[in-house]
Amino acid sequence: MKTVHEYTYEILRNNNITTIFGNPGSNELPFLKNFPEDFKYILALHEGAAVSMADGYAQASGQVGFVNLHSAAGTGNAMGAFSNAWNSHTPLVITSGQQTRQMMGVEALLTNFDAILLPKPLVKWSHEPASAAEVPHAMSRAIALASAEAAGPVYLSIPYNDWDVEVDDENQHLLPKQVVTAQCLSKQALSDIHKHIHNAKNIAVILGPDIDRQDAFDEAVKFVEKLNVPVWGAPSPPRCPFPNQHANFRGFLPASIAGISNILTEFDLVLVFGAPVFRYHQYEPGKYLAANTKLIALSCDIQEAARAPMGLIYVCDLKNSLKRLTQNIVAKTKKLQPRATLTSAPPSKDGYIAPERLFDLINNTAPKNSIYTNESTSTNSILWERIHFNKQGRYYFAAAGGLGYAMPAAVGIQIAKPNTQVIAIIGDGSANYSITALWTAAQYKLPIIFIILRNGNYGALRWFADVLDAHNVPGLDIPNIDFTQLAAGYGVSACCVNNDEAFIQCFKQALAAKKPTLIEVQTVAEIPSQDLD
Ligand code: TZD
Repeated sequence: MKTVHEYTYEILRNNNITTIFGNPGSNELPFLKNFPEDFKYILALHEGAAVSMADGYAQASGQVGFVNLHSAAGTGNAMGAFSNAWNSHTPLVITSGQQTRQMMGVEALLTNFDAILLPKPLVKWSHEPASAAEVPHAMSRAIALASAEAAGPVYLSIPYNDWDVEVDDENQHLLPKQVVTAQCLSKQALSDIHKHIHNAKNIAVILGPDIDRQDAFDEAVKFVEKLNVPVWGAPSPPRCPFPNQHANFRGFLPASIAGISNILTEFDLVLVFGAPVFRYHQYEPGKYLAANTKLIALSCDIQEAARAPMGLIYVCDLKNSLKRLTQNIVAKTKKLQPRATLTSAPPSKDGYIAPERLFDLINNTAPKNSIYTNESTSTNSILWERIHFNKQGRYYFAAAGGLGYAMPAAVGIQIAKPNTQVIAIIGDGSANYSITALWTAAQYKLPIIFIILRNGNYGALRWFADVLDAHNVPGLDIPNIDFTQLAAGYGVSACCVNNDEAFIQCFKQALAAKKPTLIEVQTVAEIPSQDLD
């Protein structure tokens, strides 16, 4: 008979899960003992970082991410990162070690009291097996639930005395077990959507992050090019669903009710693919849509579909559906209005590099296939204008706006994509939430380039204070943080730059390095135009 420990690792292996992100405590040691040689353990120094690393890894690899946290305290530390994974539909199995069953009743130290409640409502399923015999089944169930559409995080609390228990041989059935979820549009649904497209005079397409996550980026391009209509990204994008320099691309919708309906008012049909309808943020009341506008959406998520305030919404796979939809459409527009051309930002002067200039320099110097994580909140719209994303899987941002994502996510992404340059663009405020990711990057020799925009304040919140008419707010300045010294402390090479030449030199060195580099860039606060967290 095999033990729970043996079955669990076999189940993980059979599901292509051989990388474990975590931060251990005593409850977790019995799970980690005799760690199999074909598995990799990635140590994060904080649990929020561990979950964000697994999140980045899962998103970039398309595999389920696996995390092991320490009981209640570790889970609590990670909750901010759960919110991002929940919103980005990232398939994660998050486990935590529970006290031994013999002492849970007396709530011995490190008992995760009411463990199932703790991560709710930010997981699809939360469970503590009723006995050791149930653990392999619960693990298999967790993997299936995390990866089923709409994908998302699940949570398992496992008492530490379960691992050595021998269990029924019938668990063998769990090893080859697979759950396949396929949600195809029916022929009827396809023909209905085609009729709407055929009858519409003026169509807008809105694309969301699930296009990129479900690998439907190329299908979206083909659909838009064949129909030849303008396309926007859905508000507050955590991924890039369409080439942002494409002639049909019109930028991202603002995250307000009135802001969106003002833009869409001229269209009689709005087609939304792979986005909630819509993820609003700042309150600017108005009509959700003009009276003559019809909205049709394809979503992977019944929850998103159900809570949308309007629309004819189909819950289905995006790649397959877009491919089939593209077959029977013809161009709606002969010629679209050309996009305004963007001029290069002027060279830096006066001892700082403006974000516009910095992003031009990055875009001109970095390899074209670089993958970016972004957590420089006030400069989002400038970044979208100036850094080019042409292919699937090139851009990641915290989907719930929970800071502390982009540095550790870069670690997970670089592990998933060892041959592609990962560049993390981080604000000097955001950098503090998961700064420990630097240590993991250094220890595992991951050649990530962390670019810190040092503007000395929480720029995005200054903008939001104006939006909310909230004056004289304290706590928005963050002077005197030296990131080069923090980086040195975590074993990462660093430089501080305040002009173009110094940046380019340091950036080129970093691109050639086989280990991480942090570049602290002296910059200035920007007034963002839209779309913040
Ligand atoms: N805490 C967490 C976990 N997530 C958040 N989103 C915030 C606080 C609030 N917050 C924002 O939404 S943006 C921001 C904060 C503190 C400022 C980030 O400052 P930064 O970037 O220096 O990283 P900018 O470009 O100066 O805004």
